Amino acid sequence: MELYLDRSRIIKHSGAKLEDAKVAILGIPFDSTSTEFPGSRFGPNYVRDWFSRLYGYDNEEEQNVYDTKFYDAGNHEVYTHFNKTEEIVTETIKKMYEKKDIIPIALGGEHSITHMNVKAVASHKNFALVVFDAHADLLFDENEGVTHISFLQDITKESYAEKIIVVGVRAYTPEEKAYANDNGITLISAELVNKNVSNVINFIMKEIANSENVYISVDIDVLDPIYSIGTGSPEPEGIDFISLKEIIKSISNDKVIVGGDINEVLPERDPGQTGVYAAHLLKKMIIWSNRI
Ligand SMILES: [Mn+2]
Repeated sequence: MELYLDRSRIIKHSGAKLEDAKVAILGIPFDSTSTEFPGSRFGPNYVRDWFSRLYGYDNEEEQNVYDTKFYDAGNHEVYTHFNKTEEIVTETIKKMYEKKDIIPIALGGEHSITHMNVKAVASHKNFALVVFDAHADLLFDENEGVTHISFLQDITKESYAEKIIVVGVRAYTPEEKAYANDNGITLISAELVNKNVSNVINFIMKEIANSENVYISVDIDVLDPIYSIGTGSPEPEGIDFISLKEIIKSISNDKVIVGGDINEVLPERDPGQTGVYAAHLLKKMIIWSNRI
C-alpha cells in the first residue's frame, strides 16, 4: 500500500494508524487537465500547512480533531494521464478498504480527482453525491476523456451515485443545464443559497431522502472569491463560508458521510485565505465524518 504514497509531509500530530482511524486523508496532486491556471497539484501540502496552524479543538463541535484519530495517508503518486493515475489511486483506496472500512477524504489537485475517489467508494457503497461548485462541470468532449470540467458527466454515465446535486453553481452553459435536466441532476444556484440557506438545506434533504450515505465534494471555487481567490477559475457572486458549513453540517447530522474531497486550491495565486478556509473545512469534515 505504501508503494504509491509519499508520507513526508503528513499533517503534524496526525498520529493514528490506518487500522485505528475512521477517516483517511489522501492527497492526489493531479492537475494535468487544468484549463485555466495550473498548479493545484501543490494544494495538498499547502492545505496541510494551514491545517497545522489551526487549533485542533473545535469550539462549535466541542471536539478536538486530533482525538478523532484520522489517518493521513500522504500524497499519491500521479501520472500526467488521467486514466493511468486513476488506476493506481483506486487500487490504493481498495487496499485501504481491505485493512479498514475507512472514509477517504481526498485533497486535490483539480476537480477530476473526485472521479477517482468516487469510483473507489462506489465499489463498496451506495451514496448520493453532493457537489459544491461554481461550475456545473458537465461539459463534455469525447476526445478529451475525464477532465476537471467534464468529470461529473462521466460520473453520471457510469452511475456511481444514487443522486447528484450541485450546490452554489453560477457559471454553466445552456447545454450543461439541459444535460442536468435530462439526467436528473439537481442544480442549486449560489443566488438561492444566498437568499435562504435554510430552504436550500430542506430542499437538499428531500432530494437525498432515499440515500443513507452521502459523498461530499467541495470545489473551493464554490465560495465567493473574497474567500477563495486562490483557485484556477474563480467566479464572483459565490456563497459565503458559513452557508457552506451549515449545509454540509446539516447533511452530516442526518446521513453517513462515506467519502469526500476538497479540491482546486491553487497556492501560487492565494494570498492565504483560500488555504486557511480549505484547512478549516477539512477539520470540520473530519469531525463530521466521525459523528456516526
Ligand atoms: Mn469544479
